[in-house]
Amino acid sequence: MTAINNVTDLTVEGDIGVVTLNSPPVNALSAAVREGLKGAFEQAIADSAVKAIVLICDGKTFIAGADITEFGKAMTGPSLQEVQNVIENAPKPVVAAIHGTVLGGGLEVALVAHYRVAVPSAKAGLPEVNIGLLPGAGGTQRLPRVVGVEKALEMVTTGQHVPAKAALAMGLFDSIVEEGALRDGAIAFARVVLAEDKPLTRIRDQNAKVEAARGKPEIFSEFRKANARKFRGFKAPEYNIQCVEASVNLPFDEGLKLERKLFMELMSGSQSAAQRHAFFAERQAAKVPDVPDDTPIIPVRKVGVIGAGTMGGGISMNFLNAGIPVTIIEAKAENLDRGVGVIRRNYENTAKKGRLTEADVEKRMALLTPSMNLEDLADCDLIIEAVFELMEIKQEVFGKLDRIAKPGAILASNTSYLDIDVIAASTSRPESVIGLHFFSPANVMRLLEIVRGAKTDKSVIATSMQIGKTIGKVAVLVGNCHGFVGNRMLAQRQREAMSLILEGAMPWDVDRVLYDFGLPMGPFAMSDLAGLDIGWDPAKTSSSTIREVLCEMDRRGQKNGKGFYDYDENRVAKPSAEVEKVILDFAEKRQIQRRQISDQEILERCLYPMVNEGAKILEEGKAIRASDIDTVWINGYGWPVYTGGPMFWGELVGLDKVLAGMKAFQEQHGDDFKPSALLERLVAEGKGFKDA
Ligand code: 3H9
Repeated sequence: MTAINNVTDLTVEGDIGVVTLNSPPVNALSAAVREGLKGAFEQAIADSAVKAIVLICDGKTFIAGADITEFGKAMTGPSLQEVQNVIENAPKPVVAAIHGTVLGGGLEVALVAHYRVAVPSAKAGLPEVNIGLLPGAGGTQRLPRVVGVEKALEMVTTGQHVPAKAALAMGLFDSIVEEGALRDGAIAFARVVLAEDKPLTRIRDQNAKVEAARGKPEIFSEFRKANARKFRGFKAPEYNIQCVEASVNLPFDEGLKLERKLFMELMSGSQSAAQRHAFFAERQAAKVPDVPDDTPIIPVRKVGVIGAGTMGGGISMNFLNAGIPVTIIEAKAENLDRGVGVIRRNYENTAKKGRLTEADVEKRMALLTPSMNLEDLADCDLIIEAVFELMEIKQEVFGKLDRIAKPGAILASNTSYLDIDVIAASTSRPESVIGLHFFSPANVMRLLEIVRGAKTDKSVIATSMQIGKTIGKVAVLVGNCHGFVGNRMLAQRQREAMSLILEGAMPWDVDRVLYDFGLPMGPFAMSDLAGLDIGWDPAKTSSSTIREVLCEMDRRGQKNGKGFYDYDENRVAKPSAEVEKVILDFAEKRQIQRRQISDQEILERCLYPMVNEGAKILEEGKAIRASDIDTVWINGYGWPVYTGGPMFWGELVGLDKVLAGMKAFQEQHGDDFKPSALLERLVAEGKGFKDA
């Protein structure tokens, strides 16, 4: 064995040279890896005893892409293109031996090998789009030449990880070898190649699949049309499409040039910076400074969920999907039956779409035990309460759980606003109590806000973070305060949205501005979807807010066809003349002088207070880091990832500008806009939230 450098070595086994990479955690293409690869291949090519070369990786995966941590820094060592040229022009067959995930630049390296051999558990993809980029090392030009234009479009714009079997079927992999026997399998494959003595072919020279799409621009126009909604606001998907289009219409080297140009443009733009921030933010959120990795974990083998409504049902599905048995509790038989029925229907709908088999549905349902008896939770390791959002009710439930639950069981509340410490105080074991705040629909939304109480034990926190991962959530640890991180900031936006419609805007103006900013819907469309009458009591109503007036007029939202908007039979929203009149009358009664409000003001009035509130949350220590707040908003509220989350966006705008905006609004509208001390300090010191 010859060590090429500290991450690469070359072993010659008979007539096969085996290049091995070992650069944890994911063998990303750092300067050292590129250097090692180039050196190893040059040496193997120069060695006349070596007739074929196998490239394999140690650790959990083949190369998972370029080293994202190097982006934006000055490049050292050979470029990836130089490395690829050496491999692609090798005068001997090169076999990439793939396990784990072969992604991005990793797949682009594999695509300059002559063959790709993988184990059944391997997956392949070009996920650059997810960090606002496109494959910048020939991926958009080589992939369509292997899998055809349609599949390439799908892969580069979704970043999907294609499983080995499908990759084999589409020609991306040439052979699948036994799990655990990759090295021997790849060497054996190389020997067969040598024995067959076929001429070496490079993917760049294979044009049949791209030629098949030439003169068919509709492939691209239809793809754009079909995905317009999904790609809204994002730059990278369109650039990826243009590159694949170039693979069809331009010679290979011209296509490469365009790919390079568009890659560099994306790389230097704010969207990719934001999406890379979001990538690392999500991983960072998993780290809790005062809860070390070796904190004991409480085994969670059985879960109890109290409440079989929309929330309780959705929460239960997460655990059933992960193969963890759930006992679900409701007080009334009909509600229990309805809740269980909804879970079954959800699964059956997924099965109808082909994403689950009938057997999968039954397997999940068999893990669910419906019950009307709280005592049945006695053997659960984790109990999540999802009952009505009222402190007295929560306290009563926790008091009972305290008597029923086994010692050490985690007692969690799904509350979205209430004080976890007060809830915990209704038990004799506050150290076991934690908030697990799911977002609706709980089986779909990725965010899990984990609320730490004053006395919550570290093992309860560590276990909750881990269970979040097990059920496929992005878990973010937050502190105990009204509304925690997400809803506390949301309240700022909602307040301003309501003020703006009194001062001069209409609900559809506010919604349009926030939708165009990239949010899935504006606050008024969202209220209509949720129902205007949530928390509205007909017995106590007094026309004191626009919302109350609308409820009094039986405008309850989408469900009865009228809320802030009028809805047609297809639930398409139209601005409502009736609502406009309500707003104008209301403003007049309050003697509010309405004025023209610009889109820019709408945006700043709604979003600056959120950034400011985020800063307060940080200064109070209710979030560990600003990027956690971004992770909450991207994954729980559909904040556009290409702006990086509210805190990152605030920095993109400029914290000085946000502060100046807050001060100006404070002067006009009062102390709702009082800037946070942290914001003032950071601006004075010329720092960002990272330095907070
Ligand atoms: C690219 O390739 C551009 C080229 O086309 C053009 C070049 C010219 N770089 O996710 P995990 C770290 S763009 C640096 O928790 P998992 C990650 O931060 C790239 N670091 O593990 C974490 O660190 P820490 C295209 C990376 O098993 C640790 O590895 N490729 C990179 O759940 C473990 O990660 C991608 O976009 C990286 N590329 O999932 C792939 N990747 O422990 C991005 C990971 O300090 N990566 N790290 O927190 C992934 O999708 C997942 O990490 C992967 C493993 C599926 C590989």
